[in-house]
Amino acid sequence: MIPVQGFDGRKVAVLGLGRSGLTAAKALAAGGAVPVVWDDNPAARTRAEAEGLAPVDLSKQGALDEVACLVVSPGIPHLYPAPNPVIAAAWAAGVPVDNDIGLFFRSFGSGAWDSLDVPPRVVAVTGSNGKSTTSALIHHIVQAAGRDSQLAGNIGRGVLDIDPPGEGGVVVLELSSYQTDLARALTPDIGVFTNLSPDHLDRHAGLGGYFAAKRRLFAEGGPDRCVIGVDEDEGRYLANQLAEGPTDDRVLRVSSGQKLAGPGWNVFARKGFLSEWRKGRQVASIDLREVRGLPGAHNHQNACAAYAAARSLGIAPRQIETALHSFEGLPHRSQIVAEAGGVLYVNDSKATNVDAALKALQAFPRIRWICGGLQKEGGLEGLQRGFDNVVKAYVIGREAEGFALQLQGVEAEPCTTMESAVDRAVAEAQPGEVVLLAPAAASFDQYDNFEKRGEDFTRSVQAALAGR
Ligand code: UMA
Repeated sequence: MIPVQGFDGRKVAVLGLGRSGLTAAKALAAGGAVPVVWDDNPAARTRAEAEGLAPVDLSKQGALDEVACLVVSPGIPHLYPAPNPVIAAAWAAGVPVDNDIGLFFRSFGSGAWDSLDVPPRVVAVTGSNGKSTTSALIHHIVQAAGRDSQLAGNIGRGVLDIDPPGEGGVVVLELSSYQTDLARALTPDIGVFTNLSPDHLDRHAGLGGYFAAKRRLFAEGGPDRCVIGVDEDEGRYLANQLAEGPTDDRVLRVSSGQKLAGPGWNVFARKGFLSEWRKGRQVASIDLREVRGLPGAHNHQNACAAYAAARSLGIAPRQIETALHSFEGLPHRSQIVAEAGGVLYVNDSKATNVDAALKALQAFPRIRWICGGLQKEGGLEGLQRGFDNVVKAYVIGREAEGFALQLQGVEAEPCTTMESAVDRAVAEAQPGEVVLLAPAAASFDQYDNFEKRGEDFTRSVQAALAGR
């Protein structure tokens, strides 16, 4: 736990008592503040009471009196589509609004660091796709190199939950746009921007607001090193803004697909090989084709970003290469769940938007594709570039028929349930093919979250294979 500094003896309100809110309340108390907590969901309040907290309705008149700060959970809208009423009340009362990320960066540095040879460092990873895999991979590489590493943030652990790191310790934070948008302090040592594609547009009033939220990670103090994916205009713009000139190696440019020929510090993957170039000379090359936990161009982009972050931490290319091979991947992201009769079964339930699903389709040559669910804004046309690899689509979701009709140019069978889609795909798959769950849609029409959907896929595959 990182005790929150700067509020000793003062009241701090905490809105939302999920993973981030509960941890924030405890970290505030550990730092001497008096947390005043609330959650609109009675079940969350009951859980908080079991942890020794006494909820107080923050929407009541006077609830924010003498409150030094309001700390808000990432899932609670702070501006768009409309600010939560408690946040609006804080604005009216002049109470600063922050989140656990802001509290973390205010409180992370410690007087105890005076005696350390190598102070702890924070690597913060943002972007639309691949940030969980990139964050987990950096964490894995650092640990494999024999250094202490902790992983937190959007990946499922509140950032204030980590232990204060010691000599040379590394903290890897996955940060969402919800988190970077609101944090009042954002000062990582190394910032990583993976890529940008439309997502969460309602929370940011469009793509410009979404990019602006992510860009804050690089603009509120500025990391010592910036690892920037330059495969989209937004990344190229960001890299250009951060670098003082073409050879400024504060910026490491990363690409999957293009050879980066500039004289600066570049890491790119092409034709299955990762290359590092610095000052016009090749420093290292790694064959990614045999790295089983990171299939496809999108994972090669993750490998490049993690490699660049690890190089920024001073880890040698050969150590990174060894660590790439021992990385098992994350559940629900290009996760191999079975291999039978020459067919590979891959769970990419986290591919909840069109861009992530397209990348999954481009990772394998012959695919029996399970897709569908709660469609996001922007249509499905973007998927068409992956259709050459699709043998047939099996569509799940409450609106399976409508979803299937939009998949122009590929055979698509509406199956509605996961069990039926998996049964059909297993029955029809031929050796050399991949049965891939990459929904290109949210799961909420049929599941609580994408994890539950991925678990259902895995269970259905195992049942179908057992019954063959
Ligand atoms: N709540 C209210 N009032 C409201 C809305 C919500 O009181 O108007 C309460 C809910 O009842 C609930 C709490 O707020 O108890 C939920 O807070 P939350 O949704 O922020 O959830 P946490 O458990 O705190 O999890 C958050 C992140 N959730 C979101 O960003 C939605 C987790 O990311 C993160 O792992 C965790 O903090 C630790 O840092 C999840 C996520 O879905 C994985 N992220 C999005 C994504 O990846 O697309 C951004």
